[in-house]
Amino acid sequence: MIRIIRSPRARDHVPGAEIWLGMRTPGTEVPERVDAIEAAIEDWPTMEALPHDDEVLLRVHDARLVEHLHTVWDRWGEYGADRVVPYLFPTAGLLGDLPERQPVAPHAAAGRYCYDTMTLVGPGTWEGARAAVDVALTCVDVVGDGVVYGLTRPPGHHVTRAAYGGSCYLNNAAVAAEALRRAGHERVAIVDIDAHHGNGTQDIFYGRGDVFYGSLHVDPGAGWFPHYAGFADEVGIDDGAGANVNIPLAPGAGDEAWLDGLRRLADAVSTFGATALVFSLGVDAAADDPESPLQVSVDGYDEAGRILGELRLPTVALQEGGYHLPTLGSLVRATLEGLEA
Ligand code: SP5
Ligand code: ZN
Repeated sequence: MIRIIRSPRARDHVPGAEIWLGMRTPGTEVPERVDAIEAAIEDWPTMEALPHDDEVLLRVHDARLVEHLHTVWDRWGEYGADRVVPYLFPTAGLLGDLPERQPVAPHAAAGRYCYDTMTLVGPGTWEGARAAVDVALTCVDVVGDGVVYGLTRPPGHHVTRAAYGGSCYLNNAAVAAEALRRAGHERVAIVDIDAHHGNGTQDIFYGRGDVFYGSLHVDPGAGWFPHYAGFADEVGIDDGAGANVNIPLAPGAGDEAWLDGLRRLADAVSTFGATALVFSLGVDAAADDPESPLQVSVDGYDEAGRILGELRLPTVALQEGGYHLPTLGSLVRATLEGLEA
């Protein structure tokens, strides 16, 4: 039976809004997601996450990003705004040949560590994001040669080594993969089925040959977030060459194309020779989901779980996206049932 790791802090982060195309729209990555998922799996054995120090977290993230997230809300008070929203981004186009400075003002730092305007920081954001990291690390502590699911919220796969975005603040899956490496697994694979490309996880391991990253997602070149990453020709560099596989799908793709892609990723994981799997389990590719144009069914999710379960690897499944509250819980449950079948 799959064990569940959860945290009482998972509801602490309240996005408040997303600033999207100049519009202040309601947030999509809301605390009610936790209620929907917990209700669907409440009959499964559950354990609360245990606190862990920052050692593994600081292996995958720049210490300045972690410090920024830890302190920015308290430093934001003087502006009187209810959320941290960047206004200036030190892109390559702004900096040219200039060195990057270390800004003192929080409103200058905000756009250095956050790359979009949709991922706001409020009073409980740090506590929630850091608790999700503890969920991921507790999963690694207990996984053994079995399967464990961590109800990580907020999600994490869009966070790069030094910048957050995409409704994510700290990269839970990357932390889990690094922790599995340190627990003795020589080769670890991450398979990401969230509808969006996990540009953050890809970035963190792009030059490493010991951690494979494979992702199945809607084609960023067709106009979908994260727009600038997730293309099929991104295969890794240096030691990581060949250890990154992206399978972009056309908007509207359903079970057949999606499961074909997942089988290709599973084959790549086998070829890579991983001894442990981190499963970035976003369910926003579902047909009902408002955030993606993919059309996967609940049976498709069950089959996805089966395909990855057949790898017979110790598996840490972590929650990423999934925004249609009425079906969210059943999609997660179906995937986990497939995984242990
Ligand atoms: C973890 C995850 O699934 N992150 C997804 C981030 C992508 N968000 C893109 C948002 C595009 C616009 N959505 C409009 C919603 C209006 N509230
Ligand atoms: Zn997503």
